[in-house]
Amino acid sequence: MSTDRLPPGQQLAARGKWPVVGERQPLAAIEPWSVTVDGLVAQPRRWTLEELQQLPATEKCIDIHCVTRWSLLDVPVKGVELKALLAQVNPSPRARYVSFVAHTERHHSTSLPLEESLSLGAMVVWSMFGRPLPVDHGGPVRMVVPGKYFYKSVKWLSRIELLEHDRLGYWEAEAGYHNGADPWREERFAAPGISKQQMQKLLATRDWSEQSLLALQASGRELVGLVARGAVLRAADFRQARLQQANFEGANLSNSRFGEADLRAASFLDADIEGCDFSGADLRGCDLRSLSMLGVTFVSLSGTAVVDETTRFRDGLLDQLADEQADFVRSRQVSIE
Ligand SMILES: Nc1nc2c(c(=O)[nH]1)N[C@H]1C(S)=C(S)[C@@H](COP(=O)(O)O)O[C@H]1N2
Ligand SMILES: [Mo]
Repeated sequence: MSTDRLPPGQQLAARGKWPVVGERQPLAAIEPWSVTVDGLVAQPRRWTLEELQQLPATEKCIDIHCVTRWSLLDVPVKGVELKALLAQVNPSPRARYVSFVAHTERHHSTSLPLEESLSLGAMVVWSMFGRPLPVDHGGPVRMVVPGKYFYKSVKWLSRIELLEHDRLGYWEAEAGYHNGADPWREERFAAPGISKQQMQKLLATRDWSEQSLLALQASGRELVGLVARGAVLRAADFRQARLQQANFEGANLSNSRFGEADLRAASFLDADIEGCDFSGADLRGCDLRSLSMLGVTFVSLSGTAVVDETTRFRDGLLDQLADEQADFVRSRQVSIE
C-alpha cells in the first residue's frame, strides 16, 4: 500500500470502515431540504436538494483525513462545486471568508478563507461511495473540502455564508482545533504539542500565565481580558483576535502576529515583542512599554495601526524601529514615557 498519500500521523481506516465522528443526526428534517447561500452576496439564494441535483454535477475521488488520525483514500463523491453556486449569487469583493452552517442543535459550523475553499474544490455533496449520503454521515447534503482535515467538511449543510472577517467554527472555537487544518502540516490543534483537554481548559479559563504555547493559532478568537503574564507565546497568530485588556506583561511574544487585532487597553509592559506585526491593530489605551522594539511593524500594506495619546511607548525604544515604523509612531500623538 502506498503511503505517500498518507499525511504524517495518519493511518488507513480498517477496510470497509467509515467511522462516524461528531454529531450523528440533524435537527428534525427540513422538508424539503434546502441550502441557502447568503451573507456578502448581491443575490442571496436558496436551492432545494432537488434543485441542487439538477445543476451540472461533479464527480471525483477524494482522500479523507480525520484529525483523529484515520484516513480513507479514493472516496468517490458526487455533488456540485461551491464555485458553481457562487457564480449565481454575485459575491461582494469584500467577501474573504466562507462559513458553512449545519442544521443541528448546536448550529455546528466551520469556516475557510474563500479563495482557499475554491482552489481546493470545495463541494456540496449528496452521494459518496456511489450511494446517497447516509444520515449519520451528513445526509442528505454535506460539504466536502478536499485537502483539509475532515472537520472542515460540515454535515447536514443548510447555509453557506460569505463573510468579511473570519468566524471560527464549532471545533475550532470550542475544542481548540487548528483553524488552518492542513493535514500535511499536521495542523491539528491550535497549540501544537498540547492536548485537546489542555487547550479547552486554556480557552475556558483564559489564564495562560507562565504557560508555554509555541506557534499558537488564535486568529479571530474572542479573548477579551486574557491573562498571559510571563507566558511564552512565540510565533503566535492573533490576527483579528479580540484582546481588549489582555495582559501580556513579561510575556515572550517574539514574531507573533497581531494584524487587525483589537488590543485596546492591553498591556505589553516588559514583554518581548521583537518581530511582532501590529498592522491594522487597534492600540488605543495599549501599553507598549516593552523590553525591545526590534523588528516591530505598525504600518504595512495590510493596514495601519490605530494609536493615540493613550498608546504608551517607552522612551528610547523607538530608535530600534525601522525608519518607516519610527516615522509613523512619531507622526502621531502618542505617549512616550
Ligand atoms: N454538523 C456537523 N458536521 C461535522 C461534524 C459535526 O460534529 N457536526 N464533525 C466533523 C468532523 S470532526 C469530522 S471528522 C467529520 C466526520 O464525518 P463522518 O462522520 O461522515 O465521518 O464531519 C465533520 N462535520
Ligand atoms: Mo474529525
